[in-house]
Amino acid sequence: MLKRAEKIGKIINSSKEIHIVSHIDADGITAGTIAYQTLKRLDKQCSIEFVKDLDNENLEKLKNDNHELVWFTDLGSSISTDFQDINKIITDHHACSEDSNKPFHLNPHLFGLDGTFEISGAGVTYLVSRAIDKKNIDLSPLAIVGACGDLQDRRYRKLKGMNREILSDGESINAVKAKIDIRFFGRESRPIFKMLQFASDPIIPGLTGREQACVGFLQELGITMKDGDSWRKWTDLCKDERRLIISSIAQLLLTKGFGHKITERIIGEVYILCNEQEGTEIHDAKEFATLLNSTARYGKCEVGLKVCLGNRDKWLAKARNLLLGHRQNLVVGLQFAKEEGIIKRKHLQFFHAGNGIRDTIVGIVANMLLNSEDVSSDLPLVGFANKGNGEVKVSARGTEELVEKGLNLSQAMKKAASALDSIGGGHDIAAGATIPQGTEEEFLDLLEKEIKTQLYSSSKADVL
Ligand SMILES: [Mn+2]
Repeated sequence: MLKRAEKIGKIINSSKEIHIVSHIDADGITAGTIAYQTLKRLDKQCSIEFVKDLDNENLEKLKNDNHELVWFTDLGSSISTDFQDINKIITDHHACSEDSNKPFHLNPHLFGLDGTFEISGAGVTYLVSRAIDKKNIDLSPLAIVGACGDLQDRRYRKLKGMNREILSDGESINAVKAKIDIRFFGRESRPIFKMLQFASDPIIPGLTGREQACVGFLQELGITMKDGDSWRKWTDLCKDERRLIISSIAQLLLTKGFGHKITERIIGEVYILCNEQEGTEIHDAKEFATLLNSTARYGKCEVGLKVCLGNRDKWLAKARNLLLGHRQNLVVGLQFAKEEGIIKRKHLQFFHAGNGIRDTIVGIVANMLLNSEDVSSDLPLVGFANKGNGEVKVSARGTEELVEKGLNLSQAMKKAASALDSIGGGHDIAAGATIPQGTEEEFLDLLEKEIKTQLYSSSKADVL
């Protein structure tokens, strides 16, 4: 893999003008930034754009733009064998087939590694950057942010594989520090009760989604929530206070029957970006990634890019505003979906948000709802939201338990959508589709049939 990174470095060195195309999410923004910085340092003529996917329209445009070289980061594996008329290099980590093993394509899947948790798009791009110049190891923190953005630390509650090597690059120059701590979002940047209120992996029974309950919980433990006028953050607490909160949350989970495997997810490795200001979102790799994701979700990747490039004052403020707006949208969206009502069918439950929830966040809202106590987690949850162009976005979310029983939402959504000449897919636990407005009922019938088959004809279910 490192040899191929070197070869791709040589292609870059011998080009004058390079256009970067990256993915619209935190991993894509950090990957794009790494590529951009690398080229700037080489004094190359370079430009960058972010796209949702490589559809025909985008590819046609790229062809016409006639760049000397196009560098695809965090995407591109799907076109590694096509579009020979675009002179390209690809640093991606998405699944790909054997025949995409080309000298210009760097991808962990081509080297027996797993691209879902061993290295991200930013990490793969970083390997090329480092191969070009060892000095570029100062970009390693961005690769850690990218990996966190793609939740690569999730399975083992810490980074693994090649990500580990990138982490030690960052540690060797004192730019990154790994430590064991609570894994909830907002450790550094949010009042403690807010951190608990938004806890999602795992959810805290009785606390997640309930502000007042979180305040009460902390009061009962005797935790002082304010320091003068300002709210105390998790990182402001002393060791004993932190220990007390963690053990109380663990107890809550265990007494509600969540088991050890889920309970131990409260703590894990977190990654501190030592050169960033303490108490800001960008001091913690996961919070940094969340910040970038919210710039991407609202079509403002350039804001995230500027922050990654080191523009902190104005652009960090803009990014923060987008994050705040995003949170507000989620709260409003959750409220809206609850008020609209969740309708239960035999093998699924759903809500239709109409124009009440943005189609780009209906999936997150569905996920938060399914993990809240107001909604039963026995059935997969489907959320609809109008896209505003005669189409409806469908987002389906399941639980680990349902997946263990045979649920595969990716397949079910794909099948149901294709019966309506539409496109759907994703992961077994979370999937999406876009269908014509007015076909929702028909879609639900098709989807329900698929889900029923999955849950009741698999051998696992027979045993049950
Ligand atoms: Mn990625």
